[in-house]
Amino acid sequence: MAMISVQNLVKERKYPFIFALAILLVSTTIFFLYSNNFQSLTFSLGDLQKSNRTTSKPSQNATISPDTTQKVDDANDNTKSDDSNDSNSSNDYENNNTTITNIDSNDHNNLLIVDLKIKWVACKGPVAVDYIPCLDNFQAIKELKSRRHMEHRERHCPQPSPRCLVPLPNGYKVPVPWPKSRDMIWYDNVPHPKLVEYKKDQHWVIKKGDFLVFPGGGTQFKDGVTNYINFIEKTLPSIEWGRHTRVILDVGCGVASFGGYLLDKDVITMSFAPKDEHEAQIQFALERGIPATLSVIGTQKLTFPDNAFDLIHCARCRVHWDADGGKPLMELNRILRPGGFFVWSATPVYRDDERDRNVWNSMVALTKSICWKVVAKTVDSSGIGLVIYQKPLSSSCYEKRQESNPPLCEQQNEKNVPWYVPLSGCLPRLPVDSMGNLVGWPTQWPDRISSKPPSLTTLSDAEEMFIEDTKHWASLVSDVYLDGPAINWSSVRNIMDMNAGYGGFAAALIDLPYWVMNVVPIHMEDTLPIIFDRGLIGIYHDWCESLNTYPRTYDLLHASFLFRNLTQRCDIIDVAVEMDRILRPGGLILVQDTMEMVNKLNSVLRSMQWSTSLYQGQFLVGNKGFWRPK
Ligand SMILES: C[S@@+](CC[C@H](N)C(=O)[O-])C[C@H]1O[C@@H](n2cnc3c(N)ncnc32)[C@H](O)[C@@H]1O
Ligand SMILES: *[C@@H]1O[C@H](CO)[C@@H](O)[C@H](O)[C@H]1NC(C)=O
Ligand SMILES: *[C@@H]1O[C@H](CO)[C@@H](O)[C@H](O)[C@H]1NC(C)=O
Ligand SMILES: *[C@@H]1O[C@H](CO)[C@@H](O)[C@H](O)[C@H]1NC(C)=O
Ligand SMILES: *[C@@H]1O[C@H](CO)[C@@H](O)[C@H](O)[C@H]1NC(C)=O
Ligand SMILES: *[C@@H]1O[C@H](CO)[C@@H](O)[C@H](O)[C@H]1NC(C)=O
Ligand SMILES: *[C@@H]1O[C@H](CO)[C@@H](O)[C@H](O)[C@H]1NC(C)=O
Ligand SMILES: *[C@@H]1O[C@H](CO)[C@@H](O)[C@H](O)[C@H]1NC(C)=O
Ligand SMILES: CC(=O)N[C@H]1CO[C@H](CO)[C@@H](O)[C@@H]1O
Repeated sequence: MAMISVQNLVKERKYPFIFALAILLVSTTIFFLYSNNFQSLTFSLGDLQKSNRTTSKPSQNATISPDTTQKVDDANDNTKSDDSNDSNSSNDYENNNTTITNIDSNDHNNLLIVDLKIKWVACKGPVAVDYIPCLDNFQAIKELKSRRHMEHRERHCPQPSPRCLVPLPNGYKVPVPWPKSRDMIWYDNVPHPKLVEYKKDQHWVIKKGDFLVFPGGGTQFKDGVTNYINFIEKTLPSIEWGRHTRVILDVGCGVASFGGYLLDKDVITMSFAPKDEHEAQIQFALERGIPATLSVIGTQKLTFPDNAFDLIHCARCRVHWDADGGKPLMELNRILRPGGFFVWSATPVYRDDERDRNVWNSMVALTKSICWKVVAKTVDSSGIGLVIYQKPLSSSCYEKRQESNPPLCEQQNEKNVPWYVPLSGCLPRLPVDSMGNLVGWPTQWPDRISSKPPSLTTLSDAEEMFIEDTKHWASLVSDVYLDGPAINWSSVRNIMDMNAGYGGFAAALIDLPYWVMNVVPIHMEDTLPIIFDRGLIGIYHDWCESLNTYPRTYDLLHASFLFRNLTQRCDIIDVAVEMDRILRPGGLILVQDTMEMVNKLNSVLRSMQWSTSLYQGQFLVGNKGFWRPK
């Protein structure tokens, strides 16, 4: 490119050009002086220079060019574009008086920052530091006609999504690292003392100086959780923790010590409980580095696929399984794998008063009607009893029932993803492959993670695609993600894959001391059955709403090509607010997307005072700091 000398320009009388150049210079300087992003901008420039520039050839995935000049545009210069139309087009995002239209990705090889001029505010109110928009909608809860079925613990999302950032509790610190965190967490990070008193006799949690300590007690674990776990396997050896049984659900998990200790046995547990009077139980679990989510057996289906869990556990979990014609238990039947077990540890199993006896009799009738078989019933040395049921492996029992009550579900209608779907009163048919054969139990763990998933379609290229996907993620994770300088992996424990696909990202991390919550967005292809088949855990979610988790519960969020699809339905600003909410200060995001999406997201994150950088021309690495608005 020819050098442009000022002398030449003057000679050629290109005054307008000089004038424009001067304005650009002055305005850039003013921007740098006045931008409170100044420090993070320079940080990012340094980082960009560090990352690979040599390997990249120009492609659709923007790459880093030798010129690392930051391109900073003012929104006002950018509102006109090819298909400019002042109505709300899906590619635009708006925030009061700032609109960004079609950032042209091919032109910009670096992060483009638009100053959004958003004035962020802190969330207000009594629960601000623990705010969960869809669970803390007190207005909607107040208007509920009934609370008998736990409606007040279900999701009621505020419209529009609140655009505030959650404040930090006083004295919040970087969490205690795993594995120490399983046994102790900072009190200041989750300053909720009620369970210490309330469950004192059951040894759930103790306050010791600056820490909350978890000795592994629970309502049903009088001799400690390890003994309890071993007792279950001794009662029914075919459970084979960590071989036959890999993915389980703990209903009404308390502080999730059961799931936390099963990790020692290579079992991964989705622990859940509602946000109820067991104050902050799920927040404790996640701060401990144990997989958990907020959920409730209420009026709606759980957000898990059919036939997902190898085993479901409930220890005095306070659910009336036989209520409403047995719909709550039939929900467990739906998500339990054929041949899977339900371990129920509760007083009706071993106490002989009238109330318990009535519940027991009702359970006998209900489990018989859905063809569950009692495979064990026992009492341990401390006097606590449990019963283990098994879901049928074949349909013959369904057909042999004298009365078709509950009825089998219609063949078609149950295919939809369970997202705000009421509990059902019918029995789903057992899954069959395209040849009509019943789908079998997955391969034993650990081979299971890379074996062909039983629910993979039998389309000719499905298995090939699955193998390709596994390879793609294995190499991306080992060559790029783990190798990258921008991420300190030793500060990571709780990971969320926001758009998990087949779970390849989680699979590639399986030998490392992390766990991954695999989210399958409800508008994407339904791959969650495959994730469970592989022995991983996951959940359905709509990223246009808030997730059922407390603030600051994840260390790293990963998103691969999520945002284009999402921004067809909601504003990327709202998604970024939710990412900021669930990520702890010091936490990281790793996003791969088109440059258009990366630039949009980046501008929002910068406005929230995150530091960000582009790695290898296509991965946005973001680091949330401790900054909060006043
Ligand atoms: C007595 S505690 C038992 C905790 C734990 N399973 C143990 O044995 O230590 C009861 C648990 O059930 C949960 N729970 C209550 N109602 C529930 C519902 N409808 N669905 C799911 N969990 C529920 C509570 O939040 C609490 O975690
Ligand atoms: C980045 O550069 C280093 C050294 O220059 C090289 O070893 C590595 O393979 C590169 N990474 C990628 C993904 O190209
Ligand atoms: C702008 O968009 C609206 C709604 O999508 C459409 O009705 C209108 O014709 C568009 N105008 C132009 C100039 O494209
Ligand atoms: C744009 O969206 C806003 C709310 O998101 C709505 O109030 C307004 O009517 C929309 N404008 C057009 C032209 O569709
Ligand atoms: C745009 O918004 C900012 C902050 O919200 C405000 O200070 C400014 O006056 C607004 N400009 C216009 C033209 O409305
Ligand atoms: C947008 O404007 C309204 C009033 O014009 C103001 O109350 C609100 O705080 C603004 N939002 C942002 C994010 O600046
Ligand atoms: C990485 O994180 C660990 C644990 O939080 C910390 O001890 C270490 O100093 C960090 N390393 C760097 C280079 O920041
Ligand atoms: C993207 O979202 C739309 C609905 O907004 C959906 O119909 C489509 O299937 C989604 N695309 C992909 C690749 O999942
Ligand atoms: C190497 C790599 O990740 N390439 C990606 C480039 O972007 C397209 C979508 O635009 C992806 O499909 C590729 O995987």
